[in-house]
Amino acid sequence: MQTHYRTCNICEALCGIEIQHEGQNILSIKGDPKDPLSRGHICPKAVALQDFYVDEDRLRAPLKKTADGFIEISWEEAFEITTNKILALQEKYGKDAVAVFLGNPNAHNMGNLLFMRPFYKALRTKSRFSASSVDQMPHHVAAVHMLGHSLLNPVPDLDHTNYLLVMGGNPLVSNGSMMASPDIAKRLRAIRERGGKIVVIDPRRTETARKADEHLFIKPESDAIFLLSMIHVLVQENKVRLNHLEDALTGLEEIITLVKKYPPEKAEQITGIKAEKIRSIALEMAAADKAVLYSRMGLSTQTFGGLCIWLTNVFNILNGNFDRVGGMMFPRPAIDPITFSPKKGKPKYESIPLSRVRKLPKYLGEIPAASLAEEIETEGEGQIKALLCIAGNPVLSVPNGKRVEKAFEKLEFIACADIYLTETSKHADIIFPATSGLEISQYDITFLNLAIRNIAKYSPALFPKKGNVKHDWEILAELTARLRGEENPGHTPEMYVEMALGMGHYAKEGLSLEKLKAHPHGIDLGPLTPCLKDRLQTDDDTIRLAPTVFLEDLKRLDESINISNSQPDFPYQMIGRRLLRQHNTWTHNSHRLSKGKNECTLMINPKDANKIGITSGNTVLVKSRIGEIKVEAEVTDEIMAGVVSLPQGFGAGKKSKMKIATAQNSVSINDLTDDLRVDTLTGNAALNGVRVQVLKL
Ligand SMILES: Nc1nc2c(c(=O)[nH]1)N[C@H]1C(S)=C(S)[C@@H](COP(=O)(O)OP(=O)(O)OC[C@H]3O[C@@H](n4cnc5c(=O)[nH]c(N)nc54)[C@H](O)[C@@H]3O)O[C@H]1N2
Ligand SMILES: Nc1nc2c(c(=O)[nH]1)N[C@H]1C(S)=C(S)[C@@H](COP(=O)(O)OP(=O)(O)OC[C@H]3O[C@@H](n4cnc5c(=O)[nH]c(N)nc54)[C@H](O)[C@@H]3O)O[C@H]1N2
Ligand code: SF4
Ligand SMILES: [Mo]
Repeated sequence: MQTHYRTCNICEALCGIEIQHEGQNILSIKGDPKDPLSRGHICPKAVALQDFYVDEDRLRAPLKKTADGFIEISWEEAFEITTNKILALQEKYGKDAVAVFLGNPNAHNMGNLLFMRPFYKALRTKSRFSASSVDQMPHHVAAVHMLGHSLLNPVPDLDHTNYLLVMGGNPLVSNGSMMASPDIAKRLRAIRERGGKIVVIDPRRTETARKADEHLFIKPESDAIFLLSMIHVLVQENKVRLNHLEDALTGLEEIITLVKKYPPEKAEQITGIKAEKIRSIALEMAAADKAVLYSRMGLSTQTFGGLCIWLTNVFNILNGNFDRVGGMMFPRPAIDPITFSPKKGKPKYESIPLSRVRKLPKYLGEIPAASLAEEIETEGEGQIKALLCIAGNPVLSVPNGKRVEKAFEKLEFIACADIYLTETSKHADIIFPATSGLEISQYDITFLNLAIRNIAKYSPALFPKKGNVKHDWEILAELTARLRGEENPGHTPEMYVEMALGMGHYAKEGLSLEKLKAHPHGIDLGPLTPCLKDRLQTDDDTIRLAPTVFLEDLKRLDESINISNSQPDFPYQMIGRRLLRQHNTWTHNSHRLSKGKNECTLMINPKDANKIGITSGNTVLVKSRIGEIKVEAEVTDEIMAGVVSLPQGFGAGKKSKMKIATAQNSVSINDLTDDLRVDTLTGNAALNGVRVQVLKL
């Protein structure tokens, strides 16, 4: 029997796992108590890593689409066809005719991250899409304009704070996002045990809300007004504290002036939260020695995502809790993206390029994912003619997925790198079967820069590749070489990791790949410490509290308040939710994760259910501007009246190697979400707050 230690790379929590195995036979997967970040915690998904490894229905050889369905082909043929198609289409229509969509697992895979840059360089396309713009783009936009670099994202110092206000996040289920915080349940409990307080503001009484001291319902998409009035209270009550950042800020006067017109009384009408409550939360946070406001998905995937994340930062700064123990802090990762792409300069909103069709901003050089369909459909220079989809499932993950699927018919070529035949990859001409989970080596480049404690950890692959598959980075490296007409130089991710560690903050202390290999549980680099002043990337080394982009966007917010919110055709606002035993659209094949009662239900408040005349278990018809679905209703006072909730990630059928079965009892929320609803400031999709009608069948 052997024991292997690694980091689970399914989600952002970075849990250390301990795997006991005899050869390729897994005996157990448990939490690794010696992992310095996760301290033994895991969730049910880690155990399913073995299912994904052995799953007979995973892709095990390259596939080519023919008139009679998919056939297995050689790697040589798959590379040859794909390279020739890309070059021919770029020759005929221009470089940008070939688009790339990068899905979420890329962020959890060092090979993909390291080999993507040269791949893009060889491809020279500006048609780049990713899951970032259906997720966290507002966080990057706030970071760019306020701190000068899109990857300077603050994380809550959970282990030291005494007051945690959570808006639009459900870390007890998601295990934390834009904050690698494994063992979250214990960490939240510890806040309360040391006399601290947790408040959750969410249109649903979530699993996290149930464990908090207080939960307040908020009307979807009204958070920006709530935040403005929280800042209003700090200013009006003379509670602004800047601490060590006092000499490093610009824009305070603008903030003081603009929040005047957002008193809690006004916010009460819009958010549904009582003015006294808003005042008391702001004052409690001002009085707490260490307090932090944490905002996530529910705030970044709504119409005012950019404003919400900006105001979250402004509140934390004005409350004296930015770059300070117990507040919002900045990790100092061993591989620091800032070292490799320093920005020093003033990002000018006017210079952010715009997308071709809808003229949405292209932050991080990406066209918003909500525009994927229209960029394919709309004729003219720059029209997309081919799509390369790497570890993504946009048919299920972007708003109005059906429109994306329909648009695929217009493409002349699609290639996907995936581990499964999916709702997206089934449309591909060529599918490259990739490795995942236990077959890859991993150093987490993305999420160690978002971890609530500084650590470094390297995990070698546990098992050899199963079947005729390749690592994503091998696929990318080979395509890169062929597009360039060069020999593949045969670099490995480890070569880059070693180099990056050598240039990193801990190289002087001897941190190297070799040292990490000798420490399979990972190396603790200590708690987060104030470091923002050293890492700021603005040209004058100040934090910009009031960038023009946000000030201007306030007009859009004010206008939305003035427009009456009642829409008789679509009286309800739909929001999403995540489930503990599923990960986005791709884990449904694991029986241990999918068994049990149907969780794909529409949550609806008893008051609304009475009006419609439905009870739990009834099938209802849900309609939005773009589509309709039938789904089982779940009547519960967990959801606010006027709001309904459908889980994301469903609509995924049972996968097999050559075909995909239609999903039973499983509907895609993105058959209802509207691709025209975006946060026009950041281009991020507004997946929450979608107007729907619910009818009895
Ligand atoms: N309405 C609504 N829509 C949402 C969300 C929501 O909350 N509500 N959430 C959004 C968010 S936060 C995200 S991140 C996106 C996710 O959107 P996507 O990234 O498009 O979706 P995933 O389900 O993560 O798809 C990942 C794909 O990669 C494959 N895969 C898994 N591991 C690997 C691997 O190692 N290599 C390769 N090559 N393929 C792999 C899977 O089989 C799957 O097809 O969805 C977004 N969509
Ligand atoms: N088990 C599991 N874990 C996951 C994932 C998964 O699919 N399954 N996905 C991973 C990914 S890709 C991501 S990005 C993270 C996301 O991590 P989280 O951000 O924690 O994810 P959600 O559970 O989507 O939480 C969003 C919350 O916002 C609330 N909300 C919706 N609209 C509004 C609004 O207008 N205002 C306010 N205040 N709240 C609102 C919703 O009710 C929900 O509770 O989770 C990751 N972890
Ligand atoms: S919380 Fe995330 S990282 Fe931890 S075991 Fe579960 S899926 Fe893996
Ligand atoms: Mo995500």
